[in-house]
Amino acid sequence: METKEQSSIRLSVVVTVYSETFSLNESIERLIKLDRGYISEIILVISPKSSAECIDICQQLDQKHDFLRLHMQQQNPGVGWAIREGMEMATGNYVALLSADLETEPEAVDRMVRKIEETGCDGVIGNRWLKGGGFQNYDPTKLILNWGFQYIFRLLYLTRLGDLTYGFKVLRKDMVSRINWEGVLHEIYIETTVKPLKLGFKMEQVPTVWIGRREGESKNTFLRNFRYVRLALDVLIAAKQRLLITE
Ligand SMILES: Nc1nc2c(ncn2[C@@H]2O[C@H](COP(=O)(O)OP(=O)(O)OP(=O)(O)O)[C@@H](O)[C@H]2O)c(=O)[nH]1
Ligand SMILES: [Mg+2]
Repeated sequence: METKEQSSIRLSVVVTVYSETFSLNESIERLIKLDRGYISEIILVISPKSSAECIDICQQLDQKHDFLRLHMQQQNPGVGWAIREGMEMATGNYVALLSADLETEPEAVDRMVRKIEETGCDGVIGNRWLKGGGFQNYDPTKLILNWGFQYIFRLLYLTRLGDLTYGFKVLRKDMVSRINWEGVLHEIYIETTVKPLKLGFKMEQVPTVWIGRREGESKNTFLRNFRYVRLALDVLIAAKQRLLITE
């Protein structure tokens, strides 16, 4: 008798949304297509400054899918707040962090889930620098800076993980609940990787391809790169206790 593949993973997928339309629809469609029963909910964390068309699409998705929840972001602005609110709402035992701009490859979520099933790790990050990964339409200056940053911080953190700045990942929920998150803007993306690493949690990586958005614009600015560096250095020298929530 054929047995259906069963996963012990109950995944909450947090999708940050800021005015995306067709990219949001396509992200959800492609995400659901590979679901082997592990998606327990999709939470759209929507910026209140989003366009009317975007809000409309969010509502249509909500009508269509029982497992989809809408959340209007409470603390604004900042993708860091959005992700923190989404992570807190998550009821699954793992949380995926995805963007609505289609720069994060929805199919890679399935590879991340498989990696957790195989290794029992606490988190998996997407790595664009691995064989099988890559960047399409990425700014050439940013690419060089990104490479240099990965090189230096991999040495400082003594890790075989690359792409420490990338926000696309899956994290174990009870680990997420123990960590003291501080990022309010895009630095949350590096924070969600380096804090688990520094605390000794078991982190893995899978290759993924980044493809520049086809609609809207990035809310990231070049100067924010310094926030990434500062956060990475702060965490590196911080006492572990300071990174955990104290009851
Ligand atoms: N809810 C919410 N979503 C946001 C906010 N800022 C950005 N986003 C969304 O989060 C995702 C990632 O944000 P981007 O600004 O594109 O940042 P990024 O992709 O890390 O940076 P780039 O590499 O410059 O594109 C996108 O889907 C954005 O629309 C925010 O303040 N609130
Ligand atoms: Mg983007």
